[in-house]
Amino acid sequence: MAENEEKTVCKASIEMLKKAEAEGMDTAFQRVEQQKGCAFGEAGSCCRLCNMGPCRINPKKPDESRGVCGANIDTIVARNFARMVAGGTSAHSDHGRAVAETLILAAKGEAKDYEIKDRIKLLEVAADLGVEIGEREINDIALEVGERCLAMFGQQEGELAFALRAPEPRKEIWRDLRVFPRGIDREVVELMHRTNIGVDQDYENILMACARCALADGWGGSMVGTELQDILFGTPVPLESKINLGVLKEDEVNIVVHGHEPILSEMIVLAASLPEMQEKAKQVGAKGINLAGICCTANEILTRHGIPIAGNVLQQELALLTGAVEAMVVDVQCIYQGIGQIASCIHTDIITTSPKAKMPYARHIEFHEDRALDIAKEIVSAAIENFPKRGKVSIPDVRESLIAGFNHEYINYMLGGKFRASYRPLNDGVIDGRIRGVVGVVGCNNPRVTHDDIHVRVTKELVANGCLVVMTGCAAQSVAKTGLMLPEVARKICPQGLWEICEAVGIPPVLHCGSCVDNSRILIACTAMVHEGGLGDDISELPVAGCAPEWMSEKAISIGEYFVASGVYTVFGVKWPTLGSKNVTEFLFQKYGELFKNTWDFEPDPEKMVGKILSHIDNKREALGISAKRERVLFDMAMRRELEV
Ligand code: NFS
Repeated sequence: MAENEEKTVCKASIEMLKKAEAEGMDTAFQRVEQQKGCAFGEAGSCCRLCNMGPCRINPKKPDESRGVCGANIDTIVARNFARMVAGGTSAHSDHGRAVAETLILAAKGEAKDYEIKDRIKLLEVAADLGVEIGEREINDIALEVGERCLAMFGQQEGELAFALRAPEPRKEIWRDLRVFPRGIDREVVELMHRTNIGVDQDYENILMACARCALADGWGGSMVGTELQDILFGTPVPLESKINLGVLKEDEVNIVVHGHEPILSEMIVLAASLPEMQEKAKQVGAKGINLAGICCTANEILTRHGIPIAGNVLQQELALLTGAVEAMVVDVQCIYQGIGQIASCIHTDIITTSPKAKMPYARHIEFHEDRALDIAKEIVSAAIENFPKRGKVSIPDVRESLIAGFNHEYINYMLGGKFRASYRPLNDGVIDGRIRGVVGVVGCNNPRVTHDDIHVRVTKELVANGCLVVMTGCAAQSVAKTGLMLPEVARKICPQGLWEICEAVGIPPVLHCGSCVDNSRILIACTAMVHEGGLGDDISELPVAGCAPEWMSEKAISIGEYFVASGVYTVFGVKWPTLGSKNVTEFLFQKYGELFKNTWDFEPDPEKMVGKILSHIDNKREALGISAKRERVLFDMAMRRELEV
């Protein structure tokens, strides 16, 4: 058994793991040790797509066997990878669809608790979609924007409207390769069809379809989610908040929202703030109601309301172990079944809210947009009623401050000012070398590696080497917990050029850009850098890279795939799911470079991962004629101590 200190670098989590051990409670950190996995599954060479199987091909002797249908290892590995892309795309996109449906209901006046919060963004999106603005009522415009977005899901032909935002050379590449996404649902369905028994048996052809499907996620479903959420709930602006299990409060009713769609959590934020609810909490002996988030729902309400974050995906069970959570309210995605198990032993209620996601040991209060606030009040009341049933509480005294809420709109504004919004200072900073490059560090936690450790090491070393880091998802939460998302750290760990820019603009060197669907914001930011000029004509020429050092979800694979197909070099850590097939892996790691101008890569070691990213960025700088020779800074012990929090 690994020591708790080997399982996580997060102090609050170590404390809770010790408690779990003492109380004989099970968490993902323990279960991962019982699940050794199988070599075929790990290599991607186990096929269980039909009832003649499962068929397993030994990756060490790939030519010695085939599946019952005759499928070779390349076909099997490519199909398994493709199904991850389809799964990830479907999750982000179904989320986007729900937001489009809510916008339509709100615009029709049938979801009275929602309203258009960001009219400017609505008009911008309307213009991009070719929706007439003129003298029309704001709700009429919103209705047409919502309907156009909803139509993207069922679109059968043509080119997805949001994908037309990409730089011209990128769109030409997609057209030449015949991977320009058509409709979002169509690409998912087609990929599922192609990977049925006896359909697409050409691994190259399957991998090209993966790109098309993933592009329908990044420039489709995810972008619909992000854009329409901004319209409905407001575009985030930087604000300060707190993170880690220490945000839970001993003397208040703690409600933790967990999942992904802010449609529900926005209403919980509103309901919890109502005087009648606060009064109700006082009647049961609590000082008030404390709301906190887990996973991407946390990122959504953090960046729009400053609601604190209790933790990332691997802390969901640990939050319950504090004994201080009255209700964990969940919607969809990344919700461990393990939380139900823990909740069954303590007073916490797990409240499921989506008809798409029910679970054992949970109470179901179904959410409907037309009665949103009433249902949110019912949920908050249920939590309050639970408060008197609390047993012993132990909340780790660990929390950190962070600034969050950065995005394309804010970068534009903060660098250029209100009347001259522009990326010019960013591009100039990159061109003159004060910013070496921009790196997206995104994705999940995975108990197969030390929780938070790789994210933090990769991010620290990137900024120490002059890169501006943009983060989303659980990765952002890992790093926020170490205090790196505060402007004052810039001078401590960045080279002079970078900290001067950070201080001049008042930003940290690590920017929290939101949830995982908000990776679409990074596509928009890359496109804006291209349009600003001086850094090439396409995203693939920019000195930028992406990585997901601790990924686990199919959603992460879809994100990586759309980044690569959009021209961004992308490195994943932990394990790589196509290693069973040399051909498939080479196609993704090399051939994609010829086709999409950048590739996938895999590197579990954080130092080597940073090395690969920096050399990629330096090559891009050289190709642009803006290179300056520099030594790599290794993030040493002294620097680590300096930053200890
Ligand atoms: Ni992203 Fe967000 Fe976290 Fe991974 Fe899950 S919460 S959508 S999938 S685990 S980063």
